Amino acid sequence: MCDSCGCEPNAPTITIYSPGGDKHSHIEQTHTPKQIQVQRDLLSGNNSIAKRNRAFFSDHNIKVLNLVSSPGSGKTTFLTETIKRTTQTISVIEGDQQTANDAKRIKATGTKVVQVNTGSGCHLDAGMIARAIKQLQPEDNSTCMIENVGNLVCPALFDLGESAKIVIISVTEGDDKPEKYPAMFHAAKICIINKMDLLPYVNFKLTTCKRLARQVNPELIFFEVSAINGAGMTKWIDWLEDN
Ligand SMILES: Nc1nc2c(ncn2[C@@H]2O[C@H](COP(=O)(O)OP(=O)(O)OP(=O)(O)O)[C@@H](O)[C@H]2O)c(=O)[nH]1
Ligand SMILES: [Mg+2]
Repeated sequence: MCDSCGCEPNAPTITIYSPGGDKHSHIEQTHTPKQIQVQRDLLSGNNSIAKRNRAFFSDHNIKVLNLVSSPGSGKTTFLTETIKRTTQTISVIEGDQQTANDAKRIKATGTKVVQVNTGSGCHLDAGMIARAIKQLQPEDNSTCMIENVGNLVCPALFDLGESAKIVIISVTEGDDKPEKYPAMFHAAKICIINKMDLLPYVNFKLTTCKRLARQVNPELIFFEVSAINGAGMTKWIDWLEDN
């Protein structure tokens, strides 16, 4: 995925295991590890547009929250339930590779929405947001929610000019995700643990998930919710309206 979009900005470590020595030896004992470091800085262009986006949002007093998660963790459901419960004026930028399915779900709530389709791209970038904002025209003193492409890796790396990233993890994904995908949990200010209604049926320990997430980001603020049955949503809405 990242090979095609080129979104790995830091120094990926590629370990090549090449067979060597006695060809009759067991292959795992004869591998020679080599490490190749590749340095890239593909983010400087993105960051300068993100800076302009942030200045625009600040000038118009628009709070911008960037929802990031794996596919299917419940971003759109969480958004529609948030929109139904809050008194804030909300507008939405939807990001997906294909379809306007999520934009239609947001539109059904009566909320202003723009869909961005990234094609083969696995994340939104600051330029996409700048163009989407021109169409969306969010009101001054409002909140704009961005639903990023479902992907727990690349969206962590791209500053969109947002006020904060919100990572959503659902209990069906496994409690080790903060350890396996630390960049996302490091970049986020808020962590929503969703699908709490399914907790009794899955092998997911809340304490483990939170401990691993706090190891990469001690400041992370958690909300445990079920976007489907509304449990925990009041606490989240209180935070949204107070911050
Ligand atoms: N049981 C349960 N199901 C949920 C909850 N939240 C979302 N779902 C279901 O999970 C599935 C995916 O939800 P979406 O809101 O489409 O997830 P998403 O993160 O927006 O998905 P993508 O945009 O494709 O990445 C749907 O079938 C939802 O009904 C929840 O709190 N509990
Ligand atoms: Mg969605």
